[in-house]
Amino acid sequence: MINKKIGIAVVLGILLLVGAGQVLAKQKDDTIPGQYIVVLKDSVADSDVDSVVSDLVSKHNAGELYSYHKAVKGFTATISDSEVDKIKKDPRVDFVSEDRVVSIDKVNVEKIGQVTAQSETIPTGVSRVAATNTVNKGQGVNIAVIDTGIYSAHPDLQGAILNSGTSCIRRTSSQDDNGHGTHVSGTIAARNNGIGVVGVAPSAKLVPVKVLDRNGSGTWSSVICGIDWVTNHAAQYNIKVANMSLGGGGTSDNNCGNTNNDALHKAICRSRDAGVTYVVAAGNSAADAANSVPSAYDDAVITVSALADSDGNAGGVGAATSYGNDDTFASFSNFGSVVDLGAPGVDILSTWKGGGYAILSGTSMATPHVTGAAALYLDAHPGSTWTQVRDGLMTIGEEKGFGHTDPSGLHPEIVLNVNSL
Ligand SMILES: [Ca+2]
Ligand SMILES: [Ca+2]
Ligand SMILES: [Ca+2]
Repeated sequence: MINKKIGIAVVLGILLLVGAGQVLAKQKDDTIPGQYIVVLKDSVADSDVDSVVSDLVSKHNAGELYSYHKAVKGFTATISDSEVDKIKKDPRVDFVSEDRVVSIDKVNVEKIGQVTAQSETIPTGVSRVAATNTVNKGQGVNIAVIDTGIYSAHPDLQGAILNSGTSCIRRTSSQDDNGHGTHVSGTIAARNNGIGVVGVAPSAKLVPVKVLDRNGSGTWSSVICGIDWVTNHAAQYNIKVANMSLGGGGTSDNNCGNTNNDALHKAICRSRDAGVTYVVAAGNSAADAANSVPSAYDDAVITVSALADSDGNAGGVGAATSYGNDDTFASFSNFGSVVDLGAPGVDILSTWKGGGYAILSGTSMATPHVTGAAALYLDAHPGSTWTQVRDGLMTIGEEKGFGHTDPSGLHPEIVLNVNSL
């Protein structure tokens, strides 16, 4: 093992400037015309789901894309307008949701620096949340990364991946063809192995659940496919936490989607009830996180905003970042009463597809710090419910004025700090 003291060397720096209007335009109307998620009534027996789905598909000339069994019972299909109205009236059907576009929550203007790390470097975010101080390392806690997949051959993720999980994207495996899921994974659980970086919970294990394509884009139907798989395998693989650094437009009825016919919300609630703590990104639109989902689901998820930290230390004495002064909340971060915790999300160094490292910003990068912390919490307090994990992390976290400030006045939330775990 090479252990030169050169630390991180930027070998190749690329500045990617993506059209800044993209996400805003998408949120106006991100429904997919002609594509619907059909949710069956709870009263349909598990053993009857397949036959009911195939009956509805053939009777209404639908083009089936996915079927679901555990998180929701039902299917996604392309269906004509006239047939949708008939399906809604079928006595076996509870409700029908329009399918929608979803994307990763990294900021639109991003910096990707490919770096090589030849000795163990503690990323600033891992140091900022005091994960280096903890005795427990998330041993025995398995985590679903619902994202673009995981690059499983990465040297810094050897021993970190429990199994090959699943892919809900056609003609792909759970290997990461984007990089985003691998970056998230490294922040959660990159190994303390003498090379590269280390994650918040370097003894936890990861399960890749690919729901987004190589462009970081997916649909609620593909995300529900991933949630359905996690719910179905939570007991078998002891999956206790799920990271979702993704989002799209929507709101919460605080009733698991049963009031506003939201299949995604219903699926997450069912998965929650199967013992999985969901940690999700607040979003990067500098807007109220109550207007994007899954961040809005206050009854089912832990929602994470992004802190700008440049030096890995509390106190606000580091250099300013591109998205605000040190130890203030990132200018792109969503905010609001549904947000539960803040965590570092600016210039985060982590693993990348192909075996290298990259620096990214976004609430996508903040979320896996809390996911790793949830694993530490569950290691220290086995059997905790998702609300116990959330409230526990809030109780031990950093209050405003004790290491960070909030000149914006938009972020009363506690900042993650796992020092006492
Ligand atoms: Ca490492
Ligand atoms: Ca700082
Ligand atoms: Ca919340």
